[in-house]
Amino acid sequence: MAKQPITLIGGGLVGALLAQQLAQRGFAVEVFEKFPDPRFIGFSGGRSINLALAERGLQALRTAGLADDVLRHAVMMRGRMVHGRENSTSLQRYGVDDSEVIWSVSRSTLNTLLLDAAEAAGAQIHFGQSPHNIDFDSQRMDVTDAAGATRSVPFGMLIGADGAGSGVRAAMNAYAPLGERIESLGHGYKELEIPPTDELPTSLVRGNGAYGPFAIEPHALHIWPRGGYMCIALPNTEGSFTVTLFLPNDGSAPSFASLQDSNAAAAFFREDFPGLLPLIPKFAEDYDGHPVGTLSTLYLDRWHLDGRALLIGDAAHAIVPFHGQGMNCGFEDTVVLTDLLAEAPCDSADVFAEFQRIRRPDANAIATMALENYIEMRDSVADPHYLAKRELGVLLAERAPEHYMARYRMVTFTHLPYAYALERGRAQDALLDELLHNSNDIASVNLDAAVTLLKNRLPPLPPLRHD
Ligand code: E1W
Repeated sequence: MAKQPITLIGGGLVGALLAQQLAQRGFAVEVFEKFPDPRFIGFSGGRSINLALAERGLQALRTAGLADDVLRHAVMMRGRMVHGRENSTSLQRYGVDDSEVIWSVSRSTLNTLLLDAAEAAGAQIHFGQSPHNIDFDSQRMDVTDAAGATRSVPFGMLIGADGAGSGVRAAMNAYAPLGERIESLGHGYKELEIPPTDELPTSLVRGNGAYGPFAIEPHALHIWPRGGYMCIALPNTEGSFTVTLFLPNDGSAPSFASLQDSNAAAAFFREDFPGLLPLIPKFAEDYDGHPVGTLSTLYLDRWHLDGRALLIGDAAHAIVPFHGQGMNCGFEDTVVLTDLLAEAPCDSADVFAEFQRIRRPDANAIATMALENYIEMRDSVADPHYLAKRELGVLLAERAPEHYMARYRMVTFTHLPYAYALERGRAQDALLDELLHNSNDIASVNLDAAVTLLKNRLPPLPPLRHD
C-alpha cells in the first residue's frame, strides 16, 4: 500500500527534524509553520536563545546525518563552572574526557540548518501559514496565509509539533479531552547578555583576555547558585554568553514581582551576583526590554486521536529547562516515531498508540528529573549531605562502574530510557542514604562493604550502546 501523506504543524526544532527524517524515509511531508521563514526575516518569538545539546539529541542528529554540521556551529561545554558569592569558581567536569561533554547551540542556527535539511530531503514547508478550525470529522483544516487569505486543506495523518502552546493540542482536546494538566513552577526566567570582551571595558575583563573574545571560560555551563534562585550562562560561538536569571514570580522577596524594574534588579545583582553584573553592560536595557518567561510542566493522559492526530515534543510533554533535556527529548521522540512509521506506514492508529506507550513513561520521568534538578542546581553548593552523597557516588562509580552510574550521566550521556534513569537513580540514592545513615562523613563508610552491598542489592547496569 502507498504511504499516507503526513501533515506536520510546526517548523521549529522538532517539527523540522521530524520532517527531514520522514522525508528521508520516503514519506510525503507537508509542514505548516505560522511564522514567516526565519531564514529570510530573522527570528521572532521570545524563546530561549541557546540550548544545550546532549547525547540523545546528538544521536538523533546522527541518524538524520546532521550531527557534524551542527557541531561545527556549537561550543563545547566540558563541565559546570560554579560561581560562589565571593567570586570563587570551581569547574566540575561532566566526564573524564571530551567524549562526555555537552554543546551550546543557537536556536536560530540550529533551526535554519534543520529547515534546509528538511527541504533538501523533499519536505514541503509552508511559512506564514496558520492552521485553525481543525475538523477531525471531515479531516480538514483552514490555513490562513500572511496576506489573510484562507483555504481549506485536507489531512490524513496530522502531527502537532507546535510547541508548549500547541494549537493542535487545543483542537484535539476540544474534540475529545486529552486529560491535560499544566503545573506552573511558580518561577520565571529572564535572559541577559554578556557581550564579547571587545565590547566590555578592558578593566572589567577577568584574566586580561585569557579567554579570547569570551569574558569568562567559554567551555563551560556557568552556574551562580543562590539557594531559592540562580543565574546560568551558556556560551555563543561569537564570544558572547546568554545569561538566564531564574527567580520566583512572587512571594517573599526577591522575586520578579519585587524586582519591577532594572533599578531594583541591579541593586539585587550588586548584592547577590556582584561578579556577574559588571559583565552585563546593557543590564537595564536587557532587564526592562526582555519579557519574563514562564516555566511549566505539561502532562497529558493521551497524545493521539486514534490514527488521525498525534502530538510530539513540547506539544505533548513540555518540561522545565533545568536538565537541559527538552530539545534532546523531543529529538529522541522523532527517531522513535520515524522508525515506527517506517515499519508500518499505513497503520497510523497502531503506530501512534505504540509511540505513546513507549514514550509517555520516559516523558514523565524526564519531567520529574528536570524539576528535581532545579533544587539540586540552586542548592548544590550549600547542602553538605548532598555533597557527601555525591562524593560517595563518585567512589562507588570508580570501584563498581558496572553497578553504579550517576543519574546525571545516565540522562545526559547515554541512551538508557529516562524512566530507567529515574528508577535506577532512586535505588542508588536510597543505598547512599543507607550507607551514610544521616552522617556526612565519607570516612565512616567501609567502601569494600559498600561495594558488596551495592552488587547484592542492584543488578548490573544494562550494556551501553556505542553506535
Ligand atoms: C545541563 C537551562 C539549563 C540547561 C542545562 C542544564 C541546566 C542546569 C540548566 C543541567 C546540569 C545542560 N543542565 N546539571 N549540572 N550541570 N548542568 O546539563 O543544560 Cl539550568
